[in-house]
Amino acid sequence: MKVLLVLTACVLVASCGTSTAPQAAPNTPVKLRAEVLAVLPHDSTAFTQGLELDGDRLIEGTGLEGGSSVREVDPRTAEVARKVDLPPPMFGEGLTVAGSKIWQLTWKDGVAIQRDKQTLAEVRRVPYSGEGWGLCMDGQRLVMSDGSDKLAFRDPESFAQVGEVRVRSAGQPVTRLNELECTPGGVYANVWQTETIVRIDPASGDVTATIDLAGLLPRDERAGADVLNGIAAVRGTDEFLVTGKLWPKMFRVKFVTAS
Ligand code: DDQ
Ligand code: CA
Repeated sequence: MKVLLVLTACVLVASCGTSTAPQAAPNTPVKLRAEVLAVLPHDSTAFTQGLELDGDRLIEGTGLEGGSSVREVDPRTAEVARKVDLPPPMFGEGLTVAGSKIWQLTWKDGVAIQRDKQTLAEVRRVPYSGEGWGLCMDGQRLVMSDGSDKLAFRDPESFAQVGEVRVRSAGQPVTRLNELECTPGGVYANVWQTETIVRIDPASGDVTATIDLAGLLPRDERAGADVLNGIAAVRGTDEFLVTGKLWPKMFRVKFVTAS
């Protein structure tokens, strides 16, 4: 009888046997780093703004006025199989595959360009307000960043906004969310002008992991290179391709616990 009472109390207050060690706050991100599995070539004239794998084709969007494009690239060789330029002065930003189409953002031009996935040809333009930075496809919705701490959810057919979430790391806003990658484990985001990628729970906006990629591009190869930007998941693996704007290299990596 006494045992039963104690057991009942344990179930009710859920405190029996718990240690007094401090518990991490539920939204404190884990710290990860990149383990490099392969070093790949990258077009050092590509101001990378969007990066996504579609099977073994790499779809890359580039920016700058006059340098903006969408291209299909062989990730092993950096060979460009197909390329469509944006009319200057349009400034290309993030992109993602949605069904048989691609959506490509522009920075301050206020339009998303819908393209045919195979030919990369423009299908139509849809206006939006504010800036365009990163884009990925999270199952049924597009996820878009605009340089703030906001992730907007959009309908992949109409591009209409259907929701949004604010991104927080241990309670603090995380702004400058740039190129994005949607995965079943969360939304990965480059943080502009840092060598950090964060992993975000799109349901809550909580950052669940902070990934330190400092020094990924060796110092002696950084001349002319801009910031880390561009993350593409290798589907069916826990690996990613990462690169940067005007970087001569791309890296196949996996994220492991930082020690
Ligand atoms: N954004 O991609 C973070 C949204 C904007 C990047 C803007 C960088 C402008 C660079 C202009 C450099 C001219 C050589
Ligand atoms: Ca991406």
